[in-house]
Amino acid sequence: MGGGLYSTEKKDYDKNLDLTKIKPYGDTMNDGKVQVSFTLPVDDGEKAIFAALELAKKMGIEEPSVAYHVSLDKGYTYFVLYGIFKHSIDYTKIKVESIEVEVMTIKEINDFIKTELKRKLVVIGATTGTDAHTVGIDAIMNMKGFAGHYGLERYDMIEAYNLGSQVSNETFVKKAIELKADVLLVSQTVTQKDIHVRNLTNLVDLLEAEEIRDKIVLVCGGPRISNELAKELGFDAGFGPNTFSENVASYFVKEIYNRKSK
Ligand code: B12
Repeated sequence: MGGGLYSTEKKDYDKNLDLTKIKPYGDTMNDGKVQVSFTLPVDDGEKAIFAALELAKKMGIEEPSVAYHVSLDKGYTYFVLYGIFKHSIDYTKIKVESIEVEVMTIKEINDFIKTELKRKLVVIGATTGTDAHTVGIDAIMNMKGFAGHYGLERYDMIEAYNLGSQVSNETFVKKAIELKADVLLVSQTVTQKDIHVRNLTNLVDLLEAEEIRDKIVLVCGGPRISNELAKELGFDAGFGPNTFSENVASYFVKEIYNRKSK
């Protein structure tokens, strides 16, 4: 007989990893197993489940099944579906703009500023626009820092000013001029309807209008910010999740040094 759910018989599972055709991994190579979740603006019921399955098929998910569905409110239903994703991508063709800088310790960064730049750096940070999320910028700037990594306020050779959240781009630029900023750090968390893109672009426009864009190292960060996006929007660099003050400080001290050396 053999077979059966708990059989110990060796199965001929696919074990071939082809980087030119990668697809999601569930429990065996190339099985394409995925889980997706979404909300539909209709009441829960058989018709809504059918609609969710049809949408999953249109997403490229074969053999979809609804694992969970719940009414969120009148006219809204939340779904979790499983299935087999049929598409694959060529991993070898992917090029990303990553920041290539050796991360230094706080002591090394302070020493580098002292010996190579020979003056304290002025760094101003803020969460700009209507965005009220302060935890990200605080993690980078506050004395106590984040996850055991002290923030920029702790650095002897950095004068750090954290302006908080919901700072208008106009106020931010005014402060940059007043304090003669070397570095501006912008945090953006809310990305609904691409609000962050408009807000970040507007900041670049204002800095250019004041003719200080080139004098400043302009950096943004947040959970959905990548270096690639940052550069596209006219920033010098962008940092995403799990950034510590050492990552961004190692970047901007080297950037200022490189500009000075040119
Ligand atoms: C706490 C929180 C709040 C708090 C914020 C309190 C505060 N003082 O900050 C409150 C309750 C106010 C809040 C409000 C809202 N929130 Co909120 N919030 C969160 C939550 C739970 C945690 C965010 C957080 O603190 N993360 C921890 C920090 C340490 O991580 P981080 O921000 O990613 O920062 C790291 C990196 O990104 C990077 N980094 C960040 N900034 C910068 C800057 C620079 C220069 C650098 C180098 C690096 C860097 O370094 C940091 C450390 O590694 C998230 C959900 C989640 N679990 O993530 C939702 C979340 C961010 N909020 C969300 C939303 C929608 C809102 C509201 C719009 C809700 C509403 N409808 O009212 C409002 C926004 C109001 C407004 N005007 O902005 C959404 C955002 C969706 C989106 N992408 O647009 C999330 C993802 C929740 C969700 N799943 O829907 N929120």
